[in-house]
Amino acid sequence: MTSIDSLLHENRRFPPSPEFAASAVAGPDLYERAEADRLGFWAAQARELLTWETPFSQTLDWSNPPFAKWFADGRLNVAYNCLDRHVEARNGNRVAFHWEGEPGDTRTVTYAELTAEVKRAANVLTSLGIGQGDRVAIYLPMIPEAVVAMLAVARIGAVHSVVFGGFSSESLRARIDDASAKLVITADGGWRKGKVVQLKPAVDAALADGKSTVESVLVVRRAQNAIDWTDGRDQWWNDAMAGAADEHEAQGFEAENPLFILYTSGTTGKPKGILHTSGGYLTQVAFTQKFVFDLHPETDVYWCTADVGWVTGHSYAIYGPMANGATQVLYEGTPDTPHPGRWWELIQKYKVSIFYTAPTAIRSFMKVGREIPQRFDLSSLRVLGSVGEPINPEAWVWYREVIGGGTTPVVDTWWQTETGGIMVSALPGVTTAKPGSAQVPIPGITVDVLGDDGTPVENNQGGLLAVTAPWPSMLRGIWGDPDRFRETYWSKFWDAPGGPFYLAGDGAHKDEDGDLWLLGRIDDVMNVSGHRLSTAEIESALVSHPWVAEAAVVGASDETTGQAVVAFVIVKARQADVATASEASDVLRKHVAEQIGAIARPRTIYIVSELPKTRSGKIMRRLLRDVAEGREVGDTTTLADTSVMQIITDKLR
Ligand code: 6R9
Repeated sequence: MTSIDSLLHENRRFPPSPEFAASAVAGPDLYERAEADRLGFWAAQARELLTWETPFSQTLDWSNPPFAKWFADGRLNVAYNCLDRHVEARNGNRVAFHWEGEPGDTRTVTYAELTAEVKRAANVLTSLGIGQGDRVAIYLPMIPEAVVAMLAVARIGAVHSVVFGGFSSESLRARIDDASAKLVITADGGWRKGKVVQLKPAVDAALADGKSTVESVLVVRRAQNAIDWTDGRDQWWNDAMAGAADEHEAQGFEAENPLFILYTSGTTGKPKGILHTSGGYLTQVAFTQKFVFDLHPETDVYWCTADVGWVTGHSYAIYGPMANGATQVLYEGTPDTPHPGRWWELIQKYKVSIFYTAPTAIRSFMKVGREIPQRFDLSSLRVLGSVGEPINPEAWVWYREVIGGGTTPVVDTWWQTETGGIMVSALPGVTTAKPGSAQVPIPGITVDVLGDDGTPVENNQGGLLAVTAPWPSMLRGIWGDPDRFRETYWSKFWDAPGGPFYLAGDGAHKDEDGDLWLLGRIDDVMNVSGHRLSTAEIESALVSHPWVAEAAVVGASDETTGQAVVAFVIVKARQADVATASEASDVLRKHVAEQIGAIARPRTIYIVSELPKTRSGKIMRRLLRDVAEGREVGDTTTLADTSVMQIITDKLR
């Protein structure tokens, strides 16, 4: 089988400016130090970046793979590290976050105020019988209470399981049951796209049979919508907080005390409860927050647009920034409500200097056009980040040029719910950036691109991305299912030379400089006539054509070639009348053939007006594959907008 991975040649290079490099927190010495003594490097980070109640003496225990222990004999309190110590260091008056509700209501909360709130909430939890190790489900919109709730759970050594507010009551119930949660923290509703989205009815439905492990429900008043009430079970958060003391001493817990469970979908139907613990997790997210984003907590204003329902919200809107004492923006709503410039307006208003978002958002802004962001003063921005999927070079360059004023470093950060923190990324001020490539493992992390036999493939050959040594923020398991943990992530490279290694589930290749290019999930890698092709790569070729706003590619089964490339393309508004759909698809098929090679030419290109996306912005290729293969469209319940598939299939009929 021949592989023709990445025949796209991206030659643009963006070295750091001397001015940026001069004040950057990261320097090339980080790589040298980590390489000289990897474990010593992480131990030093853990000591420098965190405050330990009891210092650790052992860095890593890997005597029972795949179960790792980091800093195991140390004790710390995660919430103390995110709150109290900043107040003790006389930074209590620093703003922890500027929160903005979608309707325009705002709250600015300092570290001193947040610490007091979290202490109060910790007392509320204790009074409800929650203690170390108990699981608490959090089902909230992006409001300040979500931050308070998560940190309060962490403060008492309990375990949070945040369930994204867009999930259904069935999904919520499945997660409550899997973790045997004792308490649910929710709200009456939240604001999204100008409307109140109710949350409490989903909780009521999830608990309706009275058979769950949940004993109490705390309800935050947010949207003032009418809700049903179950006496004895439900309690207003606001009342409970008003009655609680704001004195609470943070106790130290062992470094491996579970911090949270976060469910993520696998290849099978049942979501996996990814388990993260305390000391190692906090070390790596604090480290990456500081060095990957060049965070200067005294002067920067940082904004990560992720909802707390996703891992990015956990690691880079809560634990990473707060462990560093950063000032943040938190926003409840959608980017285009009430107007398409809302995000840029917030950046202007709060003088955001570090901005972290997803390629799908960037591409949707490209689609609307640069006129919108150009109406706002974005000159405060100095570092831009991307996460969630490969960012195609066109979107990368647009992001830097239009949002970053042509000067900001852009860091493309590869990581997963399972890795807990960033694993592969450029370092601003150090790395010469290469659009489209996530580039290099961060200091202290080792990854490689392996073939099926567990040995490294040659440069420019596609293979499987693997993490080849345990890392501090690695998942500690799948909640309640150690066999699935071993099987999913470790069995593939269990006996690899030097292994066991962690299978990330992503395809990748390294270029001649050793930079990594992510090629999408391995289940999204197609095999056409014995050639390995990446969906991401063909999408990138499509998006490089000036007519194309967004593209999704799937491999559809084909009698002669095994799989065939089928593309779904959204054409930019201005180009819509330039060509008919069939002319446009001919031009684009030819364009892909020119960009990558005839083998990659899509068999079919459908011109569509929407693509099916999950609420976290990931394109649901499974559904597009159904269309491409002429099947009945499968389960659409996790789509952000469930009508999208109807629109697509109606149009193609
Ligand atoms: C953080 C997060 C993980 C999967 C991962 C990969 C894709 C994330 C990426 C990226 C290319 C990047 N992914 N970041 N692919 N470049 N910078 O997104 O976690 O929701 O668990 O998704 O997302 O396929 O395996 P999660």
